[in-house]
Amino acid sequence: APDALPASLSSLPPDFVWGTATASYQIEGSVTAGGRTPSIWDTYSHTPGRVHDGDHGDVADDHFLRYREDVALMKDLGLQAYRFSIAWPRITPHVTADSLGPVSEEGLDFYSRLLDELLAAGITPAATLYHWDLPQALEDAGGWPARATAERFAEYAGLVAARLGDRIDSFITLNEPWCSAYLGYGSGVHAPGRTDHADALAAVHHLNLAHGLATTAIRAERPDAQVGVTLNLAWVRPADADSPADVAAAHRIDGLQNRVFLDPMLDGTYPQDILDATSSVTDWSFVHDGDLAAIHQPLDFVGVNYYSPTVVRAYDGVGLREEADGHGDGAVSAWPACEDIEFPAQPGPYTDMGWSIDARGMSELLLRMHREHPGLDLYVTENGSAFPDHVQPDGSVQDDDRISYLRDHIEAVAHAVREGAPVRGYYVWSFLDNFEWARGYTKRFGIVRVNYETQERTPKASAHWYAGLIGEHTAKD
Ligand code: PNW
Repeated sequence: APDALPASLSSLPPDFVWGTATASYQIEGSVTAGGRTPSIWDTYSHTPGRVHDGDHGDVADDHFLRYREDVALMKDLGLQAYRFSIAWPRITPHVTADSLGPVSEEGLDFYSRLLDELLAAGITPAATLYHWDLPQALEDAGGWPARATAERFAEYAGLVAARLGDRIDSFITLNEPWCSAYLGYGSGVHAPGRTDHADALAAVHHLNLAHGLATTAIRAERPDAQVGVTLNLAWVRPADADSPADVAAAHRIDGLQNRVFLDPMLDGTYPQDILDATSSVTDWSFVHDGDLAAIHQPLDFVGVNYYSPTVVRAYDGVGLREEADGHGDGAVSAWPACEDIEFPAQPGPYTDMGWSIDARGMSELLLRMHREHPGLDLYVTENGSAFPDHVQPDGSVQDDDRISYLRDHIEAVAHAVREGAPVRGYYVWSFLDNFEWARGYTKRFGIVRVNYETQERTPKASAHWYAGLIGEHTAKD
């Protein structure tokens, strides 16, 4: 078995927060309850050929009906915090491009009961307002490439803060806008499955705008709440650090994945090199006067999601262009203006997603944020791994590979903290096995196993290990 606990936990402050994370469409099911209308993921997953095995979130983990049992299990394990997301189509099921429409009291009530349950269990909630389940009606009106989506999102965010904010101290506006924009509108391997690089870049801007406008709307209702955003930042390296072409390629991917979100949100600018590099794709005329000021709101924290490193190489046009970053499974690349860049295969070990495991990226990203944005609080809002389950004859689930992954990455967080990065907490992705988007139910990220026939929950060895780590760290206080 892997070593018990990281030796270096003591460098983490006593009030460091240990939690787990989930997202609405991946776990809730009950997709028509309380008048909920379809999201882009309902539509996408019910379109033949889009999701592995035709899987969809109609039932998922049945969390909508089993949330009490799930919170009780979190409490048993000693988890201190829970990052979940609110399904927009439950809250305003009749939103249009022009107006939010009527509020669903039944939709609000589900999250109200969930929050009460969490608080009664002593678990701190962190609410993500958008984890990819865009109301289908807004997609039909243009989706994220359209400005109205950002405007309606801000109104929805203000509404949630007004109606549920008395029990939410920590808001996350968006989860991984990179995925929404480039996988949703570029490669099309995520909902809504569109493949147009100009649309993907318009989506980038309107997601940034949505974040800024929502931050202002939340603060108007809850001036004391902590407001942040979750980004899947890439730890990008050139395949050959001595090759100027590889270094330039790495800089462009860094711009398209990291700086195109960080710069407007934290500095109020778009990176000029990215505006230039994408000028043949779009003229960026969707950026209106005042937008950058609206996006550039003071933030209480940035959430970093990290899974795997990114290595890039300049592509000379000879041979097949390698796309081992896993974003090229569609016919179209996720990356605008990157036909001259490839993603060479990386060394193992790999997770069940085929993602290369390298915990150094975790420290590097946190330390980069600390260097470039000193004083800005950081959370690891997702980190974890998919591995096949090994269910034992006695029903217990052994997942030593996941324990090793978590241990190494938590050690990397502790290392970054020792070097000065202000990391305040860490959320394992995920609490439960769940609907892993285009990969359906085949990929299991949970520290708790879900039997999809019976909906039975079984904490894996990693859940017990994580519970032990939390206990150990708390006992040191
Ligand atoms: C994140 N990629 O998704 C999400 O926030 C979770 O909902 C998801 O379950 C988890 O990571 C594991 O996949 C990603 O292709 C999906 O780079 C795809 C990518 C990155 C993150």
